[in-house]
Amino acid sequence: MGMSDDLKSIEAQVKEGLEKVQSEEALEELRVATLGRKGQLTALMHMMGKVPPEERPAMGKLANTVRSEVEDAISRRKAELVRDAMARRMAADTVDVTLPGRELSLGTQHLISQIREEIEDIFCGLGYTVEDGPYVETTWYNFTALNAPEDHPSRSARDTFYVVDNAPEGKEAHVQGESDVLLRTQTSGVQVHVMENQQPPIYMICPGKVFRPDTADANHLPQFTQVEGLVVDEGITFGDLKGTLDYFCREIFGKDRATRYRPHFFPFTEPSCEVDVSCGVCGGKGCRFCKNTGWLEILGCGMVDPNVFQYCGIDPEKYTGFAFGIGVERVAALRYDLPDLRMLMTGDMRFLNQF
Ligand code: 2U9
Repeated sequence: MGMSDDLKSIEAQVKEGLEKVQSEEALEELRVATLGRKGQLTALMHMMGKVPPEERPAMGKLANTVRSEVEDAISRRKAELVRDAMARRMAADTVDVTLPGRELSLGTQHLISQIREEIEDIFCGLGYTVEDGPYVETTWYNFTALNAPEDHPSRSARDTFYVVDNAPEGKEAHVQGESDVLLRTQTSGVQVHVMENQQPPIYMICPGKVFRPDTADANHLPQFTQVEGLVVDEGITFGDLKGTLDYFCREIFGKDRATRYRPHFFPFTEPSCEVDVSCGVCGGKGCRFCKNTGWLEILGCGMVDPNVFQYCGIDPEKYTGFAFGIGVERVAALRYDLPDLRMLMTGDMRFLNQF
């Protein structure tokens, strides 16, 4: 067989091969086998030197024609394969834009966060700062600096979750007096930190989670949300306390609600009060919701005890102040007539979506 037959045969082989090739990879293999450095056609071209000189021009021309035929055929096939692959992808990825869209549920803030922010807005409007602090505190910040005596019942392991940081080996349960570290039962430690680091005037609130070993029932949660407040300045009086908290109650419950201040006792304030607002269900006449009293308890407050100022490095001769504490879950329950605080903790969307 002469070289021209070889050339024709390669051309025919390639054309046949191209019809069978179904992927770009297979096509590339065929191209390399033909035109590559060790390809069949390349090998033939190298043998051109052995062709007798008189046949060389014609043979060279034929070889070049075959070569460009083969190259063209390969690139045509390549274009076909690329187009077919694209067509398959287009068919597979087709989107029916006439189908109804999938509804995205955006979510909203939890009711407790909404009310917490509302309370923050009210006090920010009065020029207060919003402060934050750790959930894990020492007995100093949670109790001692707040004038709670060493034997105060709130310090016991029945009323406080202690973090057992120093239990003897093999001992798990906390025994009162063995741990100095606890989950805060009130946010008051935040005020102690602020007073340690900053001199008056102080106008601040501190919202946040607090923890108590209570079994959850309609009126108790082992974890709940407080907003406490503290004002320390020269010449602060009980009148400032009452004016501020009356304003707060009107903002949060509406202008038509009355307030009343009942004497109470807290270790950290003297005098101390619990504050009630008139019942929104019966307007103060007495009904089931207010247990026939006409009043609903919503917060505790008082003038900061001079001992507390002393503990926190503030001169009680120069400064006076007031403090208050609000239970956010309780505000939610009173405002929306919730029969059970546990509804706030279930994550039941049928309940939460109402707010
Ligand atoms: C400092 C000094 C005084 C914070 C106060 C209350 C009254 C109070 C309760 C409300 C419902 C807790 O969430 S609750 O169970 N709180 O009645 N809290 S005065 O007094 C402070 C705080 C910090 C340095």
